[in-house]
Amino acid sequence: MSQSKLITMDEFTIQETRKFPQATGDLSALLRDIGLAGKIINKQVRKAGLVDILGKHGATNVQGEEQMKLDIFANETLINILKNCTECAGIASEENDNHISYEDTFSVNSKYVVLFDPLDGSSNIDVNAPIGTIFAIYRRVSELGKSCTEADFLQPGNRLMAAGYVIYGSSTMMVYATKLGVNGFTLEPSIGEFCLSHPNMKCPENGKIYSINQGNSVKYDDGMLGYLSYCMESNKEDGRPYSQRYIGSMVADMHRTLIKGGIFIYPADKSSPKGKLRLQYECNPMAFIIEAAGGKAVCGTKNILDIMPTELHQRVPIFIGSKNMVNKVMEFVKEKETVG
Ligand code: P6P
Repeated sequence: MSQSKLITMDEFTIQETRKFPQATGDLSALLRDIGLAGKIINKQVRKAGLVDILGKHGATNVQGEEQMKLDIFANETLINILKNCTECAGIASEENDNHISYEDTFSVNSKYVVLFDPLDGSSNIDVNAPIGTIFAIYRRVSELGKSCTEADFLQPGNRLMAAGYVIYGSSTMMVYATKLGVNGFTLEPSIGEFCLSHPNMKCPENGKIYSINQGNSVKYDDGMLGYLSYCMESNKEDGRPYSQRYIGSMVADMHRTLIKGGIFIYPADKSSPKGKLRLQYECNPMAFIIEAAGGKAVCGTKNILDIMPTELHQRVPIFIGSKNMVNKVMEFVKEKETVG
């Protein structure tokens, strides 16, 4: 694609805004702000091996996980950029116990809040495997002109205005979904812009890859074990045998699932009765994206997007990806209602 045909993410979001005469452009501006944060984080990720930013920060986060220095840098970058923009009233982050309300005049009158996992898959940082930033954007429910409240951050995924991720992989991409669909933008380093590379992304209804940490299978229930046996049987008739791929970075496993089809599973198990992944800044944004692309995302018998959150760092089981593969695993898994 020649340079003259490149459409930058900024141009694209402005074009999308023009489709709604009443739109203020605030959501587009917020997406561009998040894209800027992604570019700044990307710069550090790309040189992580060369500067003293690898390794552990010596602290632990609210999840009790050791914080890597890049985690801290990514978190602070997002907090500061969203504080200084004019569309965000506050944020909630995997790295912070509570939400942060921005108190300046612009922010208290802003209509959106953002939740994020600033650097998902950070255990992969030191081994140069793909990692990513996941974000979710809601219209606030609290009163404009006042500080945002916890209720702004405990909305169900079906109330999302937009959600997406930045993946720091063989290339750096920003993928986001709105009600208009899912689009992917690849960072063009020579101009420092995300450029439209994957318009109107769709998740194939079927796939040949199942993605799960099979090392946990000793803790799975019979339904889950039955599904793993089904995946490992060889059966050409229904598109099997499947391949197993698991990177240990949700953004990377989900990016592959979105593009190639397949299913990503992090189920409840004996040591994690509610699963491991967090609803508000991992499962809901990914569910919003995959459903906007024609896929499916459930926690068991309930759609992820319909779960009513009860706490900020709540964990849920997740089965997400190609619609027909999610329906198939549900034939095996009788997930009890583990969430509200
Ligand atoms: P496990 C990374 O820590 C993460 O939150 C997701 O990105 C990833 O899918 C999952 O946890 C990996 O968890 O238990 O398989 O190492």
